[in-house]
Amino acid sequence: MRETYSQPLARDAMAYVLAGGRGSRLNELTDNRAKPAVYFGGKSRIIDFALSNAINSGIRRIGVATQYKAHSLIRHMQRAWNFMRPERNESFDILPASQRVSEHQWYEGTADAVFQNIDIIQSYAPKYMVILAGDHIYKMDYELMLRQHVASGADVTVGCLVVPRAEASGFGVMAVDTADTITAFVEKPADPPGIPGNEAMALASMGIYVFDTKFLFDILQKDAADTNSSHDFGNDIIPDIVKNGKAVAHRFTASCIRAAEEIEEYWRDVGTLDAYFDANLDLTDVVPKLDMYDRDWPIWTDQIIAAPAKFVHDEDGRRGMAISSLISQDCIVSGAVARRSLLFTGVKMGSFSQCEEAVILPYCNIGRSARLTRVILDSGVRIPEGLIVGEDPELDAKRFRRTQSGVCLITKRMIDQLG
Ligand code: ADQ
Ligand code: ADP
Repeated sequence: MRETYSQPLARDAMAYVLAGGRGSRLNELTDNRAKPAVYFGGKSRIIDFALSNAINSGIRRIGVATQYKAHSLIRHMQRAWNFMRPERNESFDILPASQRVSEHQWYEGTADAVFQNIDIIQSYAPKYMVILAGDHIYKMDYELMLRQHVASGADVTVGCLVVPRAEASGFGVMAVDTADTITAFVEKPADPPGIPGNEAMALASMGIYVFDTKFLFDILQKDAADTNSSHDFGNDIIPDIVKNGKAVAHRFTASCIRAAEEIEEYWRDVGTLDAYFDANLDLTDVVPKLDMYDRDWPIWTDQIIAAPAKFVHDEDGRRGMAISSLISQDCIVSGAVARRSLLFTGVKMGSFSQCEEAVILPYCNIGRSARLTRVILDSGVRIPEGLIVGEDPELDAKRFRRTQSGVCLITKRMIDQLG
């Protein structure tokens, strides 16, 4: 579908990013920050993907609803996302749950997180609302979703993915007719229905939606008055529209970004430590499925003023080196070796230390002779001299958060408790 529009529909749209969830399956990684604020890919945070998609799609009005432990997230957005120009009708609003509707009420659900800010949204008068989740890793051109929405005359257009049926019970799962009109929608079904003719797979909601603003406001007002509602898009709003209105599925294909190239569809939830670890480690592949070097679709993030990464021989002449690794600015690898690892900003590796399959968040310090294999280090962790992780599963499980696949998450508190 490539109709010609006098100007992109994105210019009449506002992106509204839901970024209030904790992401509790990331365990201690989200003890002090919301999931959208978790670091990903060597220098970004998870929310940068949805925000970059919005900007790269041509959307220039953005609101972000925050709730759970939002300090790190808000500070990041203030630093990285403060380039909008109000004089060009651009805007970037951070919207913490602030008891605006009633002093007893935080955001009750995702729909309520929009409802409580209707007046702020109205002040920008967008024609379309693109509701996004702030916790997924993918690249997507929302302009294509907007075009389908307008062409089909839907009340809501729901972004969807084909996922293995066995993994679909964490999603909203839908059935569609031949025109992709949604005929049934069940939120997180225990036994998800398969796709007719392809029963091993299911059509899952990405939790992203396009609405005409007026329609959205009307349905949110109605939902707010409904005492039986949990005020959630997946539980309440979408099933209601499927039953009483017209909901259409928009199929996500990564090839929409560069139509000429065959790019495998890439979308990750990174909701568990294993999924988070794997998705980060995938970036060390020679040709990763997620292209972070794509100049046509950059992932915008905070640019701190810092020195370049440095690799030095130590005083004994041992080489500092990194193999199949992503090394960010302000890192110093001194007489140490990093293999298949990601070193975020400001990581220092001391002499004789080694990292293999390590995701090392900003400003960590690896002491001399430490040996770390299959680890995630939370930001600011100082690994003591000679610590070995990844070679004694029982000891690791006692000291750190060890996952089923043997990945250890290490936080500052866990290091303090080593004594
Ligand atoms: P879930 O994955 O369960 O289902 P949910 O917990 O509703 O998602 O969170 C959606 C987004 O809203 C996340 O980005 C989260 O951070 C944010 N959020 C959650 N509570 C919030 C609050 N009170 N205030 C502000 N933001 C909040 C949804 C859909 C499913 C779909 C999956 C896809 O309901 O149908 O399949 O997303 O991941
Ligand atoms: P988050 O990692 O979620 O942003 P913090 O702000 O606590 O949370 O940052 C984590 C660690 O990084 C802290 O230990 C902090 O001291 C350290 N840190 C942050 N910025 C710098 C900096 N510019 N130089 C050195 N250390 C820093």
